[in-house]
Amino acid sequence: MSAIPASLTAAGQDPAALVDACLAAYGDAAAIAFSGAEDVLVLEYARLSGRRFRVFCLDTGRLHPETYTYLAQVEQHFGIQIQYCFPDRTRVEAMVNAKGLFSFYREGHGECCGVRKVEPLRQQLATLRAWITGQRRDQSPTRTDVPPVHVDPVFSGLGGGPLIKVNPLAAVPQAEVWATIRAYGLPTNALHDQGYVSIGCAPCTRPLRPGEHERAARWWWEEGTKKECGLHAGNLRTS
Ligand code: ADX
Ligand code: SF4
Repeated sequence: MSAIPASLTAAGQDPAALVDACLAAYGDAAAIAFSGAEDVLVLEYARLSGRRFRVFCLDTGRLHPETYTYLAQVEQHFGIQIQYCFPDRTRVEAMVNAKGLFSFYREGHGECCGVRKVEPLRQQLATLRAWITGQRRDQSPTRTDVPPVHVDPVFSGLGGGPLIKVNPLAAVPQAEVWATIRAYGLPTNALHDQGYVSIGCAPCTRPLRPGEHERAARWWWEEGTKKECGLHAGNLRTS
């Protein structure tokens, strides 16, 4: 028997239906992973469902000031308290004191993302049965096959059980996401007005240059087909 509830499969690729079905099936055992960018649209679908919803953000300690301001704005807009997940202090100190604050430019982003994002995510996901992300197929060459719903191929959920991963925006093109954000009058990160498209940590994100794919502005010193920080590492296996 599939671990995926029939109600989620029945939602097809409809973003609002996917979010509603996930919250209906899992309640407080589901949470939305919010990065502080255009994935705000997922929060709006959760609000429109009329159901209670949980939101968490991985605070790496290296986000832009604009993103922190935006996170607080989003809390106010939706009347929610985002749950912030911090990295382990001992591990951050060991890495930074051994290698400096910018080791990722020399060694690649793997270790720093592992400490600051992936480990806190793993701990958060171990409390859940389902998580909802803002991943889209058009975001990256590594994401062209992202399904709307699947069993997370990398992380386990509550009690080591299967974890359902819902990507309600999987099939929604970037332009449509932005048109919908504007139509709903949602707050947006001020970085978008400065040329940023995809937004991650400050040292690893730059504004997009004309003609570039949005992923080019993340970890620009590394190769495009490897640009996953570990949150969505399963994408690398299928692409
Ligand atoms: S990343 O893996 O390369 O950093 P990206 O920025 O494209 O991911 O965002 C894709 C989705 O991953 C977001 O919509 C969100 O669901 C999740 N995500 C990314 N960064 C964070 C974060 N700091 N906190 C919580 N979720 C995040
Ligand atoms: Fe570290 Fe950059 Fe990864 Fe942020 S995106 S956790 S600063 S390597």
